[in-house]
Amino acid sequence: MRSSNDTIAFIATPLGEGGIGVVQVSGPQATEIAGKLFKGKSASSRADLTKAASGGLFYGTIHDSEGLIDEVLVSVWRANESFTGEDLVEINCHGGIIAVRKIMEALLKSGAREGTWEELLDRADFHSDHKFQKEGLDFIQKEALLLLPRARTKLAANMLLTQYEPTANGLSQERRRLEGEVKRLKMKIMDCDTSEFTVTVALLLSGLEALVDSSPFGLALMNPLKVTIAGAPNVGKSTLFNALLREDRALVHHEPGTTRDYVSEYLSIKGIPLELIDTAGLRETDGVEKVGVAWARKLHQEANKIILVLDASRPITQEEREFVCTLDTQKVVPVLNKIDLGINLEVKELERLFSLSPCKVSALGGKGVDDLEKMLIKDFLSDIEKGPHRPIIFTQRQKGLVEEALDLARGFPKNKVCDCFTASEVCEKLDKLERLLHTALSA
Ligand SMILES: Nc1nc2c(ncn2[C@@H]2O[C@H](COP(=O)(O)OP(=O)(O)OP(=O)(O)O)[C@@H](O)[C@H]2O)c(=O)[nH]1
Ligand SMILES: [Mg+2]
Repeated sequence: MRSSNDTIAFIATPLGEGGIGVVQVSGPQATEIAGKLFKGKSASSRADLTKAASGGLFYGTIHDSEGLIDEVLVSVWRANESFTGEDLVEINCHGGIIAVRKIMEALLKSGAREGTWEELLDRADFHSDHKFQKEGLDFIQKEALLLLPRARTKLAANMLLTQYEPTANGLSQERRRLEGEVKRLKMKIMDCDTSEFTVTVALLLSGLEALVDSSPFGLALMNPLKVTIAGAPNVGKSTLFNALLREDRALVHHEPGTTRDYVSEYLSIKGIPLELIDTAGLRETDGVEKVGVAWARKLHQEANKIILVLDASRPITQEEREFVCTLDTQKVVPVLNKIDLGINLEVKELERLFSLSPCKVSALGGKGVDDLEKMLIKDFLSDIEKGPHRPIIFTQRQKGLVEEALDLARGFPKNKVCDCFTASEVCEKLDKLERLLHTALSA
């Protein structure tokens, strides 16, 4: 459905997550509908939204017939500059479910229709001949926009916006650049000019390698890592869960066997989204607790990382040794909890098992929790430092294509192409490489 005579409203951020909620209104009546609900606060914000220039940012409040809903920042984009190719109003409010829903309801009452993100993109495609995007959105840009509402952290949203922005140094531009290099090299070889062959192949290889290297970071930003908390009953798993979340979410009790059903919450560590799961203590037991333990084992198998909690104040038990052996040691982050009670456990035995020094914490007082956070995201520290404003692979589809392209590029001769046979073989491979890179854009 591509008709865009009506104006649609859409909640662009996951409900109840993050500090800010964004509601977008797109269509010919966008400024009129949003303008009916908006009251500017400062003198410069009193402007009538229907007369606002493109790029205008207004601070104020949103009201419905019953009164104030929320304090907001509103931006207005005119049709020739918005990504939808229509007048677009973006209302940034506080992230809670209630404010976002109430703003949405008020917009619907004022004449907007509830739309979907796909519909917004469809409109962008339909208007792809306007000034802002003469060439239309390519497939990578569309993927970035489609995933934007699913970004759980600001870092993930910034990464996607860089891959989307037509002027930013994102994946779409990098793909075009690499494809251009391939085309140029092919022409040169056809002209029997092999002078730049080695240098260009090295450039292609390093460009593709950098893209493949970016994929664990990009994929982790889009697919929260599953992190389970494992350990015997009463070692402080739920206390640690609450300490990492910085809220009393899970039940804590001195009686072993308190957690039976699992509890899961999302959290962000330096912008990396994680799904943290508190589970039942692992022990031989019966009744309802036995079901909880079976679930816990299944969750540990499916997890990307397992925080293994041990009570530092007492030696490891035989039962703990046995279940530790059933865990995938590659995924384990060992933690010694209750260090405030002293360390009476054989640390060397743990180091032998996991080739990792355990993180020493006191979940009760929050001591050492920062170190544990760093350990959980240690694979991404250098990526976080490099930031999100560069070409980054963010879907499995892109990863598969770029890996295939890299395999192909690695098959090129390391030295100059010196005879006709090699030249035609290389041209064939370059053709294939060009097609692969093109597919990334237009699939
Ligand atoms: N001294 C001390 N006590 C702790 C610490 N962490 C947890 N505890 C206490 O240990 C007891 C058990 O804590 P929980 O967090 O419920 O332990 P659990 O591993 O979730 O237990 P189950 O759900 O039964 O498997 C509680 O009385 C906590 O207050 C700590 O760092 N230091
Ligand atoms: Mg518990």
